[in-house]
Amino acid sequence: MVLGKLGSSLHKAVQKLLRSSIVDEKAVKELVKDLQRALLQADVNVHLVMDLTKRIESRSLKDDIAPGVSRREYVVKVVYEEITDILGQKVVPLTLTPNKSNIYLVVGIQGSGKTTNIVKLAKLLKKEGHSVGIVAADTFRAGAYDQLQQLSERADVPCFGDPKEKESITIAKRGVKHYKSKKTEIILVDTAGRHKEEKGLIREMKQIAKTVKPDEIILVVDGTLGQQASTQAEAFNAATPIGSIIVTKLDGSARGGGALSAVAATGAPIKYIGTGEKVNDLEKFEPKKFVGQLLGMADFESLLKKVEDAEAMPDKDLAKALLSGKFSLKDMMAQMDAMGNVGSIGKILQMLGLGYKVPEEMQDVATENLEKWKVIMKSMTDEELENPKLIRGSRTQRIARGSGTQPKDIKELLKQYSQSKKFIKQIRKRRGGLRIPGMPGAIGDQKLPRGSR
Ligand SMILES: Nc1nc2c(ncn2[C@@H]2O[C@H](COP(=O)(O)OP(=O)(O)OP(=O)(O)O)[C@@H](O)[C@H]2O)c(=O)[nH]1
Ligand SMILES: [Mg+2]
Repeated sequence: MVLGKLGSSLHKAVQKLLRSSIVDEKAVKELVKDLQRALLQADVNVHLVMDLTKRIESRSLKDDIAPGVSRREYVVKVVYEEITDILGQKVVPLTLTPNKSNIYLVVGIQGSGKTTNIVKLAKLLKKEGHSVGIVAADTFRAGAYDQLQQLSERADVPCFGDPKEKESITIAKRGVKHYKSKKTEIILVDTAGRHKEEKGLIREMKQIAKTVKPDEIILVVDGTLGQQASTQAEAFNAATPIGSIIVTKLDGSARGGGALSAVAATGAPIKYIGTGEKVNDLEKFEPKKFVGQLLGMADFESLLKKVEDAEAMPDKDLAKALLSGKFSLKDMMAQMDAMGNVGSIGKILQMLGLGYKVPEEMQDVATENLEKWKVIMKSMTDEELENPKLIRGSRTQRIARGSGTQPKDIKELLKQYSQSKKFIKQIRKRRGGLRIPGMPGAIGDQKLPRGSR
């Protein structure tokens, strides 16, 4: 499991919060302490941890939470967002220009995982449908050529090399020429990691780069270095713009979290992560997905979606009105407008996490008639919209004339309205009141009994 230890301690911290009966300042502080412990153990930089947890604490305790979302759920989302943030929000793809040979020079300190991960990357890109070739330009380490040859064979990717050639620059040049003549889309050049420190390696990298003229330099960094990994990323980035970073050995490394966050903090784009020794153990690095998996909650996606949907709801006041039982035609119209869609009531209730399904017939009728109803409602007075009971006899006639419809259309609209209202009432009754944070008379989230969510 990638970052298994960090994942399990983060998971535990979040579960503890989700299980606690009250989500108050004390519970949030405890969560923050657990998170700090977990992140520091994974070698995440202490300043980064302190900033991160300060933000989590202050955001978690902020009052204004979208209706229908519990503070518990909101806090989990904050934790997720903030951790994602320190790993870099964006997914940056490999620079790849179509209809030409793209040359990637792969560099990194001795033993960082260049050779293994080049083969993994080649396999991944081949799977994506590209033609790929590898150049074995490590003429330094005995056995380097054989290692790459064997690995490529297993992965079924071509490898260009010449064990008799002692000059890495010559090999690199010949290899690139070879693949260019075959119009190979992606050329990955493996280099020697003969240096244990950055300076010498950077000098050499610049030399090879001058001849090979890569489209992108890929730096391979050993994830077991923890936060020290950023020193390399910084040094390389300062010397030449690094197009991609692969952080390797994140499987089983206790310090991987530190490596990822520290490298991300330098602004260098982590595009792939190495997650094992086998040829399939390379993943595209997608911070959001990664943190989701790290937090390891089965229903995490749905929780996030719920909070995000509720936050995206255009009209919180409307939701409150709806839940408070005050639901006029005006509210219904505003809601239809806001959602631009129907079964808007169903959608709102879903967003509020009430989990009730609006009967299908009700939705169908609403969908079919939405536009017509909007026109009808425009012919109503404010008074009628607030109090639809007034609409009878001559008022019905007047509204029908004004909107170019039939009295039966108005009756249908009123029927839909009263059904919606009844439906909301039923739900309110069944739930024994609805929870709207910050609303007088509502059951506050903080006092919810255990297991009631
Ligand atoms: N567990 C684990 N091991 C890895 C990973 N990536 C590489 N390794 C191992 O790390 C060791 C070094 O990998 P190489 O690919 O040879 O590293 P290199 O950077 O090419 O090494 P030099 O060419 O000597 O500089 C090998 O034993 C690999 O199997 C990874 O993601 N996880
Ligand atoms: Mg190597």
